[in-house]
Amino acid sequence: MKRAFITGITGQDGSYLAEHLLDLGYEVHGLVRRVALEDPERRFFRIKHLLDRIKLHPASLESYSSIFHVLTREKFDECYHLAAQSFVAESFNDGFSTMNINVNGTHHMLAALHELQPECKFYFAGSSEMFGKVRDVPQNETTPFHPRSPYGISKVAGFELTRNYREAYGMFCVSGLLFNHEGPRRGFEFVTRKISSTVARINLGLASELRLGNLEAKRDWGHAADYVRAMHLMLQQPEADDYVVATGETHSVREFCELAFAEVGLNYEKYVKLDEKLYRPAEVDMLVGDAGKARRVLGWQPTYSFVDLIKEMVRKDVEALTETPLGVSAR
Ligand code: NAP
Ligand code: F7E
Repeated sequence: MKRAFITGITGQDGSYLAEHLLDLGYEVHGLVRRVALEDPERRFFRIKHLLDRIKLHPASLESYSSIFHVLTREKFDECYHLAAQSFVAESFNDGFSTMNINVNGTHHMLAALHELQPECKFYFAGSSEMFGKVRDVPQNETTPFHPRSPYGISKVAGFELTRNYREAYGMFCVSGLLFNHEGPRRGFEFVTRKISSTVARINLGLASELRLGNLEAKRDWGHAADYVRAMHLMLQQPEADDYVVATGETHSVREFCELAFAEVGLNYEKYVKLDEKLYRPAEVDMLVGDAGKARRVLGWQPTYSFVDLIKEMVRKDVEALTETPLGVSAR
């Protein structure tokens, strides 16, 4: 039985990846912060249904010795390093802790694996935010990076660290250059979930408006359940390499709003209010990925369309508030 270690197992992707690997017959372990163990009801809400099938190890990404300690006790075949400060807007507020967690955390993981388990395959959660002010359309594995936030810069550094451990020590280290991926487990601060959850509240009369920043920003939005399959496939290849994972379609925040409100029969223009405070100091205006290499080499393709994604997110948020399937008595 293969053994996998997931950092960030309590996050959106970590929870879908843990499910996927369990389905494939893996023994799944996760790194969690010690504070999370003290408040499992709240901190483990995405993996509650998996808790009796996975093993959790308290450690801190900021502490090399805590990671070293876990890796001296358990041996793994694959390590998926997903833990990060992942909210771009927050990286403008506190760039220092974003850098510390995302860059040093990645370096600690790579250095400890190099020291203790150099045969363990390593996945780094790279991001389309690394392309930032895009130089090519669509973006692929050869597009130069031009990050536009401390978060994007931290991911470029993590990518370069990952590549350097591959080249310097011959370790099997790969980066996925994943474009935005969402779903009903997405954190509430990200725009898609902010929209779907507020649509559900407005639909039930629990809110009257949705305050947003830049409605014209365009993203290539896929579903997280599809994207974690690509992470696993990358570690099953004969050679370590980096891959773009994307749908190849781009849509604006405005379009997302329009479809999400329409899902409950409302016109977004009546509810969406622009709030200058939600604009970012530097924006990534447009992202669209070319996942041709992932399709060709990994045999990966997404199963969710943009519309399927929005429908699922809105439906789940409405159901969570009403416990009633959408269409029965949502309003
Ligand atoms: P997420 O939901 O925000 O999850 C982040 C995870 O990191 C959580 O499990 C969190 O633990 C953990 N974490 C944060 N700081 C930590 C620390 N100091 N020590 C230990 N754990 C810490 O993010 P996601 O959407 O699943 O994304 C997973 C990874 O993919 C991230 O690296 C993200 O940057 C990257 N990525 C995401 C996307 C996307 O569209 N979702 C696209 C490209 C790349 P707690 O639960 O304890 O906070
Ligand atoms: O913003 C605009 C905002 O925060 C998307 C992370 O998973 O994907 C994610 O980063 C767009 C931006 O995601 C609001 O300005 C407008 O243009 O949902 P987001 P993100 O910044 O694209 C990448 C690939 C990652 O790697 C990251 O970890 O939406 N926007 N109004 C807003 N965004 C938010 N959050 N809130 C608003 O009110």
